Amino acid sequence: MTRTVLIGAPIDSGQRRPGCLMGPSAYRVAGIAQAIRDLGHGVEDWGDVALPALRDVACANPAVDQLAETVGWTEVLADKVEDALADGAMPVILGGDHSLALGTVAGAAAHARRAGRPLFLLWLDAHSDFHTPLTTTSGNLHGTPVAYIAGREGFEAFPPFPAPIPADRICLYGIRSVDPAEHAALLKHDIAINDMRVLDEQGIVAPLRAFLHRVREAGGLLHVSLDVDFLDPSIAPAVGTTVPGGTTFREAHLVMELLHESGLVTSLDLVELNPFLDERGRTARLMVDLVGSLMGKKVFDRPTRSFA
Ligand code: 5AB
Ligand code: MN
Ligand code: MN
Ligand code: MN
Repeated sequence: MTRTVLIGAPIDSGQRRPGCLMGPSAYRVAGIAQAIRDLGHGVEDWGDVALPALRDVACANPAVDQLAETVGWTEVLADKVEDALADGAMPVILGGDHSLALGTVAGAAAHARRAGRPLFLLWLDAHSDFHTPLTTTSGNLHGTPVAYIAGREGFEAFPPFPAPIPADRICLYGIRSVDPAEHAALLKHDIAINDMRVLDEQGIVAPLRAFLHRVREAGGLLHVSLDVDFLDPSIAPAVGTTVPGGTTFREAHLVMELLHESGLVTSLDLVELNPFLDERGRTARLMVDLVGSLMGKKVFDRPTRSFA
């Protein structure tokens, strides 16, 4: 049994299309708490975080949008996630756009440092989110969290990231949209980039198993950040940044089932759901179903069989 804590993050300062701030409500309406409880786990809903008073912050790139808001959310979420982990619970963050991961992973990193354990990051996304505030051309800060987490420069307006995660503990999965500046920077880092080409060729299972093996060997904590656009837009339309060629229904469930079996996941973000773009709640319900698979839902409760 896992004690989960739901943390609502009604954030849409990381991009310009309004709607992600309704995400936490959509997940609650779609029954996320009951879905987790039905699997025998404990669930506490800590409600939604609130934006603190804004500080005066600046950035050399004039394109950057809503910097002060994003810095504020980062600070408040880092504290919440660290609190939940210190409390021995598994925080499940109901987003909100992906800029919220600037805070949630910072909180997980602060906890990992205190606990003396290495933190690993699995980034399930169509995008690499490896811009810094200085390289982004859209100015949308939801495209920056992996760079902050990896300790890149350009985040002076933000709290210093506690113990940046070394590149070899970061795994990008499902990638199929990378901007030129991100591409150039990624080539200089040793981050595992499992783009869709890799997953087409090797299958959805093998690269994930290899990464999970390394997490286990190192005795690591594992933060999973699930962007709705990891999924193919045909099954998950409620997202502002759709990219064709995403994971199928079964591939996504299989990823979640493997994560459950690993027993390694210590914190989880659900990001980029824009309920205003949804079709009768189907994307919200799919995300809740995926959380179910991550928390242990299966068709038959039996050991995996081999028919070889
Ligand atoms: B998401 C883009 N690279 O910087 C940019 O959805 C898209 O959190 C970022 O992965 C997508 O604006 C951010 C073009
Ligand atoms: Mn906005
Ligand atoms: Mn993302
Ligand atoms: Mn994305």
